[in-house]
Amino acid sequence: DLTPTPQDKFSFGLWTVGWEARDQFGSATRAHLDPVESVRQLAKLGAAYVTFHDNDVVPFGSDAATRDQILRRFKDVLDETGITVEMVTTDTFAHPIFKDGAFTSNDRRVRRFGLRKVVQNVDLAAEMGAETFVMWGGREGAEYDAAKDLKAAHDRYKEGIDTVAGYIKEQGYGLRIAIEPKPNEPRGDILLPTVGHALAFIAELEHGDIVGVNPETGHEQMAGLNYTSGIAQALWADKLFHIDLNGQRSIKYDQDLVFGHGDLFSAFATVDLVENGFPSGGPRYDGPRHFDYKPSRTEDADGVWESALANMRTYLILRERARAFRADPDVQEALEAAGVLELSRPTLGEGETLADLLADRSAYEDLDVDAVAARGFHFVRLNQLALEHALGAR
Ligand code: 3MF
Ligand code: MG
Ligand code: MG
Ligand code: MG
Repeated sequence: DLTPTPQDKFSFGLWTVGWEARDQFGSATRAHLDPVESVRQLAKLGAAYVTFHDNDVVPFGSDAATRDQILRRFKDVLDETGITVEMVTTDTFAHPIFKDGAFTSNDRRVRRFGLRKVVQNVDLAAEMGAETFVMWGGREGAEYDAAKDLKAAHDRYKEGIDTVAGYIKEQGYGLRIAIEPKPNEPRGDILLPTVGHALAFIAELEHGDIVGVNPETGHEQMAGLNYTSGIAQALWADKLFHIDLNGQRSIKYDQDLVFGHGDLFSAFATVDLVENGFPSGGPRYDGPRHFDYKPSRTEDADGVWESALANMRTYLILRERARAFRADPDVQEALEAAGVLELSRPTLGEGETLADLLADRSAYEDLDVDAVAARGFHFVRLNQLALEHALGAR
């Protein structure tokens, strides 16, 4: 069934449907959308959750009374619709004060202000019952190599994230931080540009146990990387805390297309991994299927909701196809022939030591390397089966 329901765990950022389509070269093409209205529409379409930046709901600089009033009205629509907030994130990029970053700005006053803004938002995230606190350091970076002491920048980034993570623990909040990598845009180069960079950074943190990643499809693809591989490594490291699904057509600006409207076959692989896990089992992603897309600038108000629904329908179609792929006996046989299942077998035998391997002449001296090298893996056949399932041709 291709009708989304809350059991499907679909989630949308309020900044996605709420994008007024202002870009580098042109003004807004759509009117402001009240977040309360967005929640109602998303509930009607079958989403389960919404997510937001502090300033998607409460305008930057609002006084305490205004903030309270806006949040009360927002909580009312959550109660009314049954939509819940699974993730909250902080806008540390829009205001000019953040033009050189927040946690890594060269200006210490900005860093202190940024930390205060984030910590206030951690309180809001906890109050909203969110599980994940995303941190996309969109302005943490530079255009010029001489502009940033990169050793100090990583020190300050670590200081900032450890301070926030320490606060979360101290307050006993049930929140985990998810760092969102992106290679560039709006900065020429952004710190923690890919999933791999972020994982290496997290390993250096003091409170890294509650810090993971929020990989976005398009962000990895902007760097020419394979999104599914990125989330796979994050899963393997038990660090896939959240995902941002969308579409991107090769290495260019961040397109934020509807999920599947970029590299569709890669989207199939993503859904296959998320829904079916690794062929050998192991860690699974069980969190929200969160879309971080933008309704194209050419869309009117109706087009916003058509595009929101398109994300969910595409996901559900691919889910169906991916299930059929795994259930197909021909696929199981092709996986076998390709050695995919053989890879789960440890290279050393049970109890076997390196010394045993070194003494095993059949592994080396007597191995018929030409015969072993002659093996065909039939990956193409396997891939064709995947493609035929993705297209619904089997
Ligand atoms: C930018 C993004 C961000 C992040 C958000 C945190 C504005 O390319 O992807 O969206 O997703 O800040 O979730
Ligand atoms: Mg993006
Ligand atoms: Mg984005
Ligand atoms: Mg994102």
